[in-house]
Amino acid sequence: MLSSAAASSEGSILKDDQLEDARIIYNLSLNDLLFRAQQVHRAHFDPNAIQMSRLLSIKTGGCAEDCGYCSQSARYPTGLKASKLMEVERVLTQARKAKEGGATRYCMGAAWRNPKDRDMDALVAMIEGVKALGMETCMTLGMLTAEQSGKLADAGLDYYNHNIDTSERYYSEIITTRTFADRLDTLANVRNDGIKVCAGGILGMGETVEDRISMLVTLANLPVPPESVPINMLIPIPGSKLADAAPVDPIDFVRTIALARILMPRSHVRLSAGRTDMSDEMQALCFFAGANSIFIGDTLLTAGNPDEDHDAALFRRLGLKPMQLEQAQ
Ligand code: SAM
Ligand code: DTB
Ligand code: SF4
Repeated sequence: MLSSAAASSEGSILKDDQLEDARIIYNLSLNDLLFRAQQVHRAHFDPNAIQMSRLLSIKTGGCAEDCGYCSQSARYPTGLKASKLMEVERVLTQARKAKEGGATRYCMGAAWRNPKDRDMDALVAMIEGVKALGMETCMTLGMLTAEQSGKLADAGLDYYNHNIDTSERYYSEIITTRTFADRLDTLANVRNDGIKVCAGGILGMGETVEDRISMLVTLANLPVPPESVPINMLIPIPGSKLADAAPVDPIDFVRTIALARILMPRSHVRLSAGRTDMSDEMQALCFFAGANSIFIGDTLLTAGNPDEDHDAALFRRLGLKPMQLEQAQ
């Protein structure tokens, strides 16, 4: 089992043989890799059902952290206007619309290093209100203390999103205001409180293939693997540190999805940010490789996502259908 203590005090948290197994799988011929991923996928899921989540930025911009990819960090001239925490009623109005659009999970994101205790009552009311609409709830609010995580769990929060983003080795190249071990600590807090975990990362930040493999092996080796694994393709943000990062090779992206599916057979692997820059054919390959979740709606937190008509047409062309709530649990 891995722990943040192991991450910080004993060098790498990964065992060499796990990494080597993952490397061998990643480097199979693409046909063999996809065949294997599809077999794993079919053993655990309906291969044609895709879970659909909807995002809302409940507190945008002005963030104290220096994540090199993010439009919302106050450290970079990204031109984004900061705003305060949204009113609960406005959040619930948006959540109702998301439900009508077919979303089964509502994900509320805040541009914070961590929530302040004075925000907790509003967050609790948002969770209770969205649950009352019959949707699963997810929040992503930055680092949580054990006490804050307990309050969110008591309110009925289903999922907490907290990405490790990249490998332990590469983390400090992307973010310097917190550590990889800090991330693992928050993941442990939410897991201890019985909240389901959504944790993944970003491809296209200048990391190596080895970093991507290492990130997935870390996720797969958490004491309990995340129920949701978002794999984002970097959306380059003008003004951010990674504005000019080289794009990921689409086949490497598909290989990474397939490895995530094989290493975490029961997790929902989400084809997350960056779909507007992916062809329909690339997305089809990602679904074949085992991705079975997406964000719907034309905005993510601050950046664009395919419009709903385009996604509906893609689902028709591929014979995919939305996953019902009971299948998603
Ligand atoms: N502040 C919270 C945190 O960092 O945990 C929650 C919001 S943060 C925007 C959620 C995640 O979105 C990040 O961890 C990162 O993986 C992803 N993300 C942010 N900006 C992105 C971008 N430009 N391209 C792709 N993924 C991005
Ligand atoms: C995740 O892994 N991706 C989502 C969600 N978790 C919160 C966020 C993507 C953000 C893309 C950039 C933006 O919209 O600003
Ligand atoms: Fe802040 Fe989250 Fe963006 Fe980092 S990713 S700058 S913590 S909003």
